[in-house]
Order: sequence, then C-alpha cells, then structure tokens
Amino acid sequence: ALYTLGNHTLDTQQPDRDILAALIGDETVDAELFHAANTLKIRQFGNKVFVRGIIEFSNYCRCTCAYCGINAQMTHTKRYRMMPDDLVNAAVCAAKVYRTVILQSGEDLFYTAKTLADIVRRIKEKANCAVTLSIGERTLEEYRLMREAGADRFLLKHETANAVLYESLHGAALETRLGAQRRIKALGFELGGGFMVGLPGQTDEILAEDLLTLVRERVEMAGIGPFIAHPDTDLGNALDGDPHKTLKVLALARLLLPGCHLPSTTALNVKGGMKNALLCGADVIMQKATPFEYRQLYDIYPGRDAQEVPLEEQYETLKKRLAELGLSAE
Ligand code: MET
Repeated sequence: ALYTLGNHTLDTQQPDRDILAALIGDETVDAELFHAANTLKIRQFGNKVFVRGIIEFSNYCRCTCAYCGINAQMTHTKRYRMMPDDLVNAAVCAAKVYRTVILQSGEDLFYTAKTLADIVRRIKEKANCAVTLSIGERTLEEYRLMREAGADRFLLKHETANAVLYESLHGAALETRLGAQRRIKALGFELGGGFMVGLPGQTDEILAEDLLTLVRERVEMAGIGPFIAHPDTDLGNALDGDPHKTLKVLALARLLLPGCHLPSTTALNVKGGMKNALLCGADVIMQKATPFEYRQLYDIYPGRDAQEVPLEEQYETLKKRLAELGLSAE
C-alpha cells in the first residue's frame, strides 16, 4: 500500500529507511498516521483485542543486558524460580481465563530444554490453550524439544537493530540474537520480535532500521515498548523513552505489517499508553498471571503493576475498560 502522510509517501511494499525515519521525526503527521494505523487494525481484527496471560516464572538470569533490573550483575535482586509442578498449575489456572499463556523468565539454565518441554507438554495435556515461551536464547536442538512438546509461539525481541548499540547493551553480537530468532522461525514457532524505543544513543534512523528488521525477519508478533531506566542498572540515570514516540513507531509497524499481532506492551501501559496504543495499531494486551508472591521480584524495570488482583477479577476489569473504547476482549 501507499500512504501519503504529510509530505511523505510511504510504500509499505518497499519501505524506505529514510522515509520511516523522517516520519518518526515529523510531528505534523501524527494524527494522520494514528488514524491510518487504527483503520488498518480495525480492518484486520475488527474491535477484538487478544488478551494473553503471562507467568514470570524465574528471575534468575545469566545475561548482562544493561537496561534490565534482573540482569546477572544485580547482586541485590532476590531471586526466585517456580518449580515445574507449580508452574504447570499456575498455567492451567491462567488458561481458565486466557486462551494464550506466556511463560517468561530470565535466561535460567536451571530449566533444561527437557524440563521446559515437559512443562509445556503437561500444560497442553491439561488445558486447551496456546503456549508462548519467552525464555531467551537456546540451541536449535533445545528449541526443537520445546516445539515438539507443543509450544506454539516464542517471543525473542531483537531489542535494537543497531549492531554497535546492541553489543554495547548486551556484550554479545546482534547476529547471535538474529540467529536465535531464525532458529525459532525455522522450527515453525510463531515468532514474536520487537525492540525498545528511546534507548540512550538511539536515533530515528535506528528506529527505522528496527522496523525494517521486523519486516525482514518476518515476525508474526512484535512488542514495541519504551525504554524505562531501572535505577540499579548502569543506565539508571538515563532518560526514559518517550511514550508518544513509541506510539508512532507502533503505528508504523501496523502499516508495515498489517496482520502482525502488536501488543500494547507492559512498558507502554506503565507510561499510561494502553488506551492510545489500542487506538493506533495495537491488538493485544498481556495480563499478569504470575503468582502474587513473585510479582514484586520480577523487577525488570520500575513502575510495573504488582497488584494482587485475582485473575478473573483482573480480566473483568479489563473487559470493562475495553468496552469503554468500543473494543471487546477475545
Ligand atoms: N530472558 C528472556 C528474553 O530476553 C525473557 C524476557 S527478558 C526478562 O527474551
């Protein structure tokens, strides 16, 4: 499709990096951009919002991601991990409310691929839900065990498409991450990618490259959230990402990837952006289904909602909020 936005023309078949960057930087196009993204989202999904339950089952992590409050260097973080039986039970409970359950953790090798595969298999035996894994980088053979056990989808964001910035934040090469995404995709998982908006040193050209990376890697879902500085990390004094710019990038992602699932990310919700996200391209919401005792401890960035509201009640509250926007939970 061709979109005329202000004095820019975006060809979504042949998206141009400089045009995307110019659109991100030009505030006169915002109203038109948001309108185009919302129109396309409604054409794709009607007034439906897909609601997922996420269980954050371990905050142990071997990685040193500079932005992350549970990275391996956070020696003051109180660590927890759920035992497999407890995780299966929590997932089966979550599946009574949500049709998709996301299992997320730090990169915690306590859970071997076989352990994770067994967990997935048991959940799929007991509950009629889709299972999404978000557990970081593993080998092809490890991912294969999880896929064969019935895991449907996998979230692994590229975080930033700029190789220098990626390496400075992760102490590892961007190609390593892209390689893991390609293994996931090759095994037939639905691949969820995504990135942060407002990282220190990020430019609009880099954000344009982030959008093109989603297209190139053929992601089926993409989480796009503002960077939020965690005070205990090396980036503790950095400025947070701009929620408004995040919405613009989200809207552009909708135009580039019409059928892609785009959550209103938890980080954007923290910044009060949920309503706006759902009105400019997002079609997915993630709700916490982590057992109450662990919610505070999964401290990846500050301001996250650790309220102890039972899942059914949380879901009813969300449905009411969505109804006020003319949307219905699916
Ligand atoms: N460790 C996983 C990843 O990096 C899950 C999200 S980060 C807490 O993809």
